[in-house]
Amino acid sequence: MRATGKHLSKEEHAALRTLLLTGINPSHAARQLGMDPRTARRAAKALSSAAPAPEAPADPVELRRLRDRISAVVRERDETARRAAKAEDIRGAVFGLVDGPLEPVAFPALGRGEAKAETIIVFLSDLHWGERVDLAQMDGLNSYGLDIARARLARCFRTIADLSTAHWSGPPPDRLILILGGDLVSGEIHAELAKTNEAQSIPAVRDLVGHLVAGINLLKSSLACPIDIISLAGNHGRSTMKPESKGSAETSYDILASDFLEMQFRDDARVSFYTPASVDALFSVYGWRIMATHGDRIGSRGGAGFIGPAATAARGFKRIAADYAARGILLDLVLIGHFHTPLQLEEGFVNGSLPGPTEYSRDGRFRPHQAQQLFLAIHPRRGVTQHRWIKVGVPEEGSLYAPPPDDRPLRPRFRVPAITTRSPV
Ligand SMILES: [Mn+2]
Repeated sequence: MRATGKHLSKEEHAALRTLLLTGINPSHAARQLGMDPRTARRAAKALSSAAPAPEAPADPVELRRLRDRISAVVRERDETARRAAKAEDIRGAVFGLVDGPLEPVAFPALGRGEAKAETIIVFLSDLHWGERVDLAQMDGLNSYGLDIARARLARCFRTIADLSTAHWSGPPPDRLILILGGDLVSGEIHAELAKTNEAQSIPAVRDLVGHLVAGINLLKSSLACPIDIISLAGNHGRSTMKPESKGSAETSYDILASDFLEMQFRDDARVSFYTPASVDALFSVYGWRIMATHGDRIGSRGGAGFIGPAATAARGFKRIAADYAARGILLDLVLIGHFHTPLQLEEGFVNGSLPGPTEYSRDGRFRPHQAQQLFLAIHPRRGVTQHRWIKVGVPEEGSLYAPPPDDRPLRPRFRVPAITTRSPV
């Protein structure tokens, strides 16, 4: 034990320091060196509060390794965040579930521009006046004869008047164009028709004209606008044995009917007639170029296959468009009848008929369509804004016109489970 009260020598100091740096308890260190434990504790305190010894310069290889490790971790974190966001997007898209309530959308009111008057076009065709269709031979589906034809035509004109007034909104119609689209009479073009028709062509024309006059007078009294009548020749109205290309309009009972009508309205400034010598009528409504023709001369016939008349009509429309394009006329709308099948295709419309399904259409297994006629509204800027099929039959004329019973059972052969995101109530 060294004497107390004496300062430590340089060597003693170094020994104490070395010992303390090994981490030994200061009291033990003091005992080993035989000095005052307070001195050792003081020295230990001074050592621990002293600034740490400067570190050795970092190893650049180790540094590189650590930096790489950090960037890998950051990359992994970013990728995880991206995947979480993507999962949220998919969930949002699939279920339409997004956090928070949906933003309500308000549609702005339409600008109050100046309302424009429109023109009505009625395509009245394939009336087959005088043809007879037997209810029993048609399995109760449909029937036709002069009385039914008269009643259906009356319903047709009443509906045109209704659609142009009571069911019309905006300014009253500018003009009504009534297209008499051919096949107004059944005709004797086949031996079968000649044998079964209720009326021959000439009495049929006479009877029909009386009813058309009544119809036009009804339109005149309901509407204030001018009425234009365009007449076309169909294949059933021909007075020649076979269809002829030359003089097809002037030899047609369809045109004869419209000539009678024209005589009737000769002194009426509100009703005007346009009867082309051609089988086509080309006219303009607000600059829209419209072509109407009966439909038997469209460069496409038969060969409908399982698609039915739609394929034949579509082919015919393309041929008509190409024909007129070659003449420098780009058509906006084509209207035809003839197929007794209400259709809307790219280029225009195919009209229905007044008789509805017949023994002939049944034999061809053409899909039965209700007797109907085409009503269109043309807007100066929008073109066709309304197309309506005026259905003119009633249940007494055949089961085709009866509504389906509302308790008709729906029994699918195979039940397919419904897919729903909600649990059944
Ligand atoms: Mn026809």
